[in-house]
Amino acid sequence: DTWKYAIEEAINEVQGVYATKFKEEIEANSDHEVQIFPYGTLGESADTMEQTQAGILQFVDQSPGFTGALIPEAQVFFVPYLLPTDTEKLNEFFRTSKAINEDFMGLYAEQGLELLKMFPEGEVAMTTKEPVHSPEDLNEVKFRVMTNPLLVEAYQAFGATPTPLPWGEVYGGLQTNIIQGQENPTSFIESTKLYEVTDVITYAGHSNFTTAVMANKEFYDGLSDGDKELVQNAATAAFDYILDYQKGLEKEALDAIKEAKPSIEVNVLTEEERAPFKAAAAKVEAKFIEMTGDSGKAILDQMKADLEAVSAD
Ligand code: 6CS
Repeated sequence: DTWKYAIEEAINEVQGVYATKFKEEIEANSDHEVQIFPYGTLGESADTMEQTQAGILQFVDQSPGFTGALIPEAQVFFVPYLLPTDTEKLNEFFRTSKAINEDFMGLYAEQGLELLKMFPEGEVAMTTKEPVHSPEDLNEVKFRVMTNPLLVEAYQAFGATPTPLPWGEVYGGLQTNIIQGQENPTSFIESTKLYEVTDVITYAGHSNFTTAVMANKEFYDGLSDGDKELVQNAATAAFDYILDYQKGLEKEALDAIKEAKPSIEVNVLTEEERAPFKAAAAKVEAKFIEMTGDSGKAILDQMKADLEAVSAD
């Protein structure tokens, strides 16, 4: 039989590399086949999620940036400055966190989804037409965000005019000046050629792009114990692989951008420049609790405890 797996990116981008490894593991260890549907073949992220919930697809990669309406607690990833910028700590957090590996599973299960893995795709950079050194510089900037209410709050708190859009409208929106800014990991800015329609890349250290891979729960529950183990092992092998694969990726991508567009301005904000953005994060965290209540607070507290455990070692 053939298992269908949709991703939100191209096959050579991070989600595609993860999916390819997953497919290889499944096919090397069973008679099942995995068919990967890259971004664009089945619609936007919202469409592939619907198809997965309906059981048309068996697997889907959907980032929490698009999961806000379905699972409000998944918006926690958009509380700015929650995740560490240190890659080793970050990876260790995703590997060991109870919030990620246990608590979120229950929340996804309520929506008919078996959460297999969450993993980071790289530090998020802001791309704009004008330099950004402070929230004031984002004033009047229509800044595209994924369709996620808390991300809208975050960019409002950062001083911008947030504009939620699906991925398919971002390049054209920047080209026609409907939007002037957006955020994404450096490797994605490079592979999608977003740098062609942007002039400045800014690192404020406020977020790492998190994504989530899941299965249709009814499908998963119907698998034999052996096949469940096969799926879990493949998800874990792909997780280890993708963290390793991403070592050095951001630097390579930034070098490639500079080579393709020498006029690009790259700014890494200083601690002083980050301070007002960090101050804005408190407002966003309060908004998150307001939106998600006790269950959101429980996830946030657990994540903080998990993060502390990681920093302690
Ligand atoms: O910004 C977005 O919408 C897209 N960014 C990434 C890194 N992956 C997929 C997502 O659709």
